[in-house]
Amino acid sequence: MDDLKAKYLGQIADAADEAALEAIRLAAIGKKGEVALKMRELGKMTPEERKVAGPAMNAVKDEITSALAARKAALHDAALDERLRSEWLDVTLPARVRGQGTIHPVSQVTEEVTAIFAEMGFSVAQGPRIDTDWYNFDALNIPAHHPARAEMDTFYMHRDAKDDRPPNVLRTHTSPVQIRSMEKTGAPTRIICPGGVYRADYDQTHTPMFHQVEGLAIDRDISMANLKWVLEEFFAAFFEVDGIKIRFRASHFPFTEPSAEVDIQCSWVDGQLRIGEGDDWMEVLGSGMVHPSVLRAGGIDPDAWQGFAFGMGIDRIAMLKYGIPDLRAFFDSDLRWLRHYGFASLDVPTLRGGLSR
Ligand code: 2NL
Repeated sequence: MDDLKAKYLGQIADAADEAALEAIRLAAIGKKGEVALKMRELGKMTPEERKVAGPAMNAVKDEITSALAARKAALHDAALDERLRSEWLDVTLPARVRGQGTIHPVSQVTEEVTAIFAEMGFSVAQGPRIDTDWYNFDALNIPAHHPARAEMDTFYMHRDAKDDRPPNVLRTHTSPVQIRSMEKTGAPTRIICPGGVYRADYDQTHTPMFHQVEGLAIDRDISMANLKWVLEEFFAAFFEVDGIKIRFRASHFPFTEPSAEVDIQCSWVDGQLRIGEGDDWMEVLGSGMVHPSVLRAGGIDPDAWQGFAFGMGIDRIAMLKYGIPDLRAFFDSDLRWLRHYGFASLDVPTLRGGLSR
């Protein structure tokens, strides 16, 4: 019995892991282990022999059991020590900098535009991107079968074959927001409406979703002169060129009369565009005096009120300001494109002063 005990206690002391301990446990004190076999011999002993051998065997069994438990605990402690040694963290190291989100160039330019018009007393109006064809077209003096409807490459929402309600459309401009705003607040009013708009068109200068900002000022005696001053102030501030020249060219829109397209002063130097200098012109905007039918559609009496309106592409003026040649860089490209064009907001934290990448 003593040999047995010495053998197993030795093995237990040498066991390298829990699996080895379990093998020893089975061989020593398992149901078919050596101790069990020895205990079977008790049956063949005299009662006197049994009185001595029985407790001795039980003692050996108990000793092996507690040696197993002790070794198991020791192995456990050693493993924990090893993990603590190998997996320690130096909490004094500077944190790994994570890629942080930054404001999208279109969002930043929208904020720039909004801030400039806000200083001139314009507030922001917003509305649905899915609207009725009445708000998107009829209210803007674009009746059914008018060529302007076809030209707009409108996305129509799905309708059941038997559904004879007028169709909803993805707004092709933000003008419907201005109609809704006129209905809600009446005149006088001064608003801009920035936001996404949709037209089925896709090439270097067109994406099916893009952003527009329209402006509307209505009062008793608003004129084209007010429009020109507002736009001069806007472009000087936006392109950071004092005294930037703008010019009006006669044009036509169904929703304004008279209508004018607006060009800003620019020049081309070595194939590079410079805004606000030289004697070339770049078209940036459409505008005019709000058509009486459009005022009426918005619930405003055209005999008592008049106003100007304008519309321009946010993505387009963003491209001009930051020198990005392909509109698609904004929507289906990755950040490397925009960074290549030195878009500052990508590398300067703009939100809550976090770390830059
Ligand atoms: C363009 C032309 C324009 C307007 C938009 C407008 C809105 C109302 C009434 C009258 Cl509610 N006009 N918006 C006016 C003239 C031009 O946009 O070429 N934009 C890029």
